[in-house]
Amino acid sequence: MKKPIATLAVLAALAPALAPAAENHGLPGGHGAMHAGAAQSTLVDGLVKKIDKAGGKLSIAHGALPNGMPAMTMAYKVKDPAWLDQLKSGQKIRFAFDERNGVFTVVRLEMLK
Ligand SMILES: [Cu+2]
Repeated sequence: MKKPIATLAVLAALAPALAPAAENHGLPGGHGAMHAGAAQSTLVDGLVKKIDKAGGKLSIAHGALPNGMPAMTMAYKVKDPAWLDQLKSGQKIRFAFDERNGVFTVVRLEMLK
């Protein structure tokens, strides 16, 4: 009678440790996971915070999005480096991005007044 009880106790002890791992399977967490499944052709509103011409990057502040991404400021690469010459910090934009291997690239950009 002691053996089945001991087995159950071991299972009960393991269950809480296993459950979170199963839920997170395939999602390493962090910023990339928040963007997984983002509709890539959807234009979203953003505000240019910083332009890094040497690095070909743009920091954009964006609000919370319907796909669950919270408001944040993040760096994006740009598909066309010429865009960086036209932008200024504080410029309002609408943009679409693409994500590959955790690298976010602005693939469409519209400047707003
Ligand atoms: Cu973001």
